[in-house]
Amino acid sequence: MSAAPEQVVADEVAAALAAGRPVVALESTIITHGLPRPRNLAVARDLEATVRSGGAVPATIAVLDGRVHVGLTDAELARLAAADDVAKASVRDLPVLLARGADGATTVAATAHLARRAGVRVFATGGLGGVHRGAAATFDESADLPALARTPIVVVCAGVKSILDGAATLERLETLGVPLLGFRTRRLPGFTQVDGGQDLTWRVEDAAEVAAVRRRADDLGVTAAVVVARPVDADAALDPALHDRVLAEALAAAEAGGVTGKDVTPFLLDAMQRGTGGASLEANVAAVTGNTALAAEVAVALAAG
Ligand code: PSU
Ligand code: MN
Repeated sequence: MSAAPEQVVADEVAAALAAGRPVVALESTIITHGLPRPRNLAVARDLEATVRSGGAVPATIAVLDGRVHVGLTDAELARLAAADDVAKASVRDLPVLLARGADGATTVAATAHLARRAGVRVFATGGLGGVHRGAAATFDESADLPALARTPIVVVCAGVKSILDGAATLERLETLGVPLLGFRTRRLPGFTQVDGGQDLTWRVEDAAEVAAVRRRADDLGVTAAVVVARPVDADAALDPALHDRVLAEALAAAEAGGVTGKDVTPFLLDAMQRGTGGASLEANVAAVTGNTALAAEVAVALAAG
């Protein structure tokens, strides 16, 4: 294990990074706040296996006992999946958690930051955070967006979470200068929905093209993330009518319950899972799994030079 005072890099990850072999970072908020137990642990393990079968090394990232872990043991993964008091950690929470010796599950923003800091160049997640519906009144915009603007990594996602305002999120990504590539599509995917409703400027056809864009971004000093939006497979997507009906209920319940801040996204994801009888969970898992497989391909392409 390679260890700095604040960080533990798993042996396998450290060896791969030192040798320039492909590594894919995975987030941990999805384990603690995005998926129900016990499915969360099974999915976390499956995602690591997906990275491996794609020829890359998985590095699930989390904060444990006040230290950043880049690559978790199976026992650490299980501990995280079983705990119900782990903080959802965005970038701004990290210094506090480290100062206190606490645990934290990292969001897209925090995972991207920590992955890049450790030298990992590719990261897979489900749906990105973004601008919430009604943000003109609440100012609720995910810290994922400014983190993507300053973190030179590749993030493979299924577009923007469908609980959000996709059009507003696209505008913010444009303002923030974040390159956004549709994977074999010119439409912004909507997480559990194949089509989130907006057009994209750029479409790429394969992982090699993504790697080429990242390399050119690096050459140019473009320090934003390259975001790859891959639609969930059509046969795994959530039925749009069911999605819209349950989302309306979930948004109303969040408003009625006075849910704010970082509780909003976990509340809505949970309400969608319960309201669809688990169908949105299956679509979520399919999306993140497909993204993870593509992320491994991108990592392999980047490592190839
Ligand atoms: N995508 C998923 N499930 C999740 C999330 C994303 O499929 O649980 C998490 C990510 O960690 C993302 C976070 O960074 O939701 C966004 O939260 P917020 O809207 O509070 O920024
Ligand atoms: Mn928020």
